[in-house]
Amino acid sequence: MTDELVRIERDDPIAVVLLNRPKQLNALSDDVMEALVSALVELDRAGAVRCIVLGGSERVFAAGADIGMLAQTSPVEAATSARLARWESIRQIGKPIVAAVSGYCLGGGCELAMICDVIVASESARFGQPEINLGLIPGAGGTQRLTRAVGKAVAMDVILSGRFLSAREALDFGLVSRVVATEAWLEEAKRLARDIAKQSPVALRLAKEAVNRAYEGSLRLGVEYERQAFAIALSSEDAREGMSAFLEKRPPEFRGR
Ligand code: DAK
Repeated sequence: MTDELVRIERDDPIAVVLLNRPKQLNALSDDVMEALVSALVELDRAGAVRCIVLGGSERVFAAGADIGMLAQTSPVEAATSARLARWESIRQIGKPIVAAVSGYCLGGGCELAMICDVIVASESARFGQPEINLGLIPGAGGTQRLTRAVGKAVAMDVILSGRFLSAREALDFGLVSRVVATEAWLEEAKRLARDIAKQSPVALRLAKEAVNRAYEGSLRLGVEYERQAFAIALSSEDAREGMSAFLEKRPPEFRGR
């Protein structure tokens, strides 16, 4: 275990980024967020990496923003600071990110998991937006992303009461796509990332953005984007290769072109 706030393991074509502030349950201080964003941006640029796994530890994904730091933040700072830009930078990562969630995934931690593209949860995962217990509300997209993921009734229940969802509930409500044994929390996420990494990088980037349009914008604009993105995907060498490989009954070799 190093004392870096974020550990990066390259295992091309995937990379694993682990939050590493265990004594504070991976509370997302400015330093942690800065290290996280710089790791993700670097991996997004690294040609040999095709999918990223983001996790914490078996005990905790992240217990939220650093409450000590939050207590020192003025309202103006909260609305204008570099903190907002960091969250936007994570949203802008083009490569798929699989969140490997085990243990507590709360507040800003839950918002971070939801900004990722897929969430793999261990049986011990606990999801919540407990800001209400602090007299606050979610500040990094939680009211929007949780509501879109699980619907109004469950989102209201979770956000207004501060209660945690178990991994099974999160699966039933559509917040996560898979629940795995606690000890397999990282391995299963890596397995999924390796499967994703086999696909065309061109198609992955376009598909990620198109799904995000469905999730974030209006239907009409989303469908328009999808139409254009499909044409771009169709014009890629990867698409030629993918279709030829299918017809020739062999595995495709995607080059990201
Ligand atoms: N911040 C700072 N320290 C934390 C922390 C947090 N969020 N969560 C835990 N810790 C620290 C504890 O203070 C404790 O430190 P020591 O006392 O040992 O020095 C250590 O981690 C272990 O925690 P506990 O002793 O409490 O451990 P337990 O197993 O008993 O309880 C727990 C685990 C996760 C249930 C509990 O620690 C807890 O309730 N933590 C707080 C969870 C929470 O309220 N999270 C929401 C925070 S507010 C924004 C972006 C993001 C946000 C807002 C704005 N902008 C871009 C504008 C996000 C806001 C939030 O996330």
